[in-house]
Amino acid sequence: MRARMALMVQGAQLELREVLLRDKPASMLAISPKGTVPVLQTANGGVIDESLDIMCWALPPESQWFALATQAEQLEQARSFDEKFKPHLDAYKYHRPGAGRCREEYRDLAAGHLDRFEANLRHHDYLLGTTPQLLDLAVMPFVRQFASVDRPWFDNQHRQSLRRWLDRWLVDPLFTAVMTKFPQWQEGRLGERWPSGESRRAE
Ligand SMILES: N[C@@H](CCC(=O)N[C@@H](CS)C(=O)NCC(=O)O)C(=O)O
Repeated sequence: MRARMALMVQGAQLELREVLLRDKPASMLAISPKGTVPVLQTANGGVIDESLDIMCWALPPESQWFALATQAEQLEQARSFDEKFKPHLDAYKYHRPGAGRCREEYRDLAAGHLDRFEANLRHHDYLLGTTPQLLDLAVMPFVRQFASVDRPWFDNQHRQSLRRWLDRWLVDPLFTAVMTKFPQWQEGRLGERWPSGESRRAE
């Protein structure tokens, strides 16, 4: 979703191929054997298969998305958040009975990484200041996933500025636009013309 938001901001027309993770297309694995999404194939045949790299490809370093901190600074913060937060988020969201810790412990470990955001958001509407930056787009989908596991719990925490920030993103046209679901892409077919959403499926 974060890669899609950056690509939508960029405004280029893409062919979007919706992938089911349990049924990955051979053509995707051929260009990116690690088998994670998103994968972007550029017009010159280049392959970018890390979402933050796709964001940086789509958002030029001199754009407004880097007005409050450099691309390198924001990337470092986003990568560090991914590394520390995501494993706890996954352990909380997909908790298994045999896991080393109980669900609430994983929840609280993940939540600890949100306190820094809350502190910033008490002073301004976005993570780094008064305008949205790459960092907001990069972390928002994960904060959304975290909040969605137990929304009443999330809403009752002390992180009320974070809650308001998330609620604003959830209705932001950029976010709602990328949440459109598409049918699974089938090998040999054309994908969706995106962002317009018009079907380019060949008959
Ligand atoms: N660091 C990668 C992580 C990508 C990733 O793990 N994506 C998940 C889906 S959100 C995935 O493709 N998992 C592979 C699978 O479940 O088979 C990125 O940000 O692009």
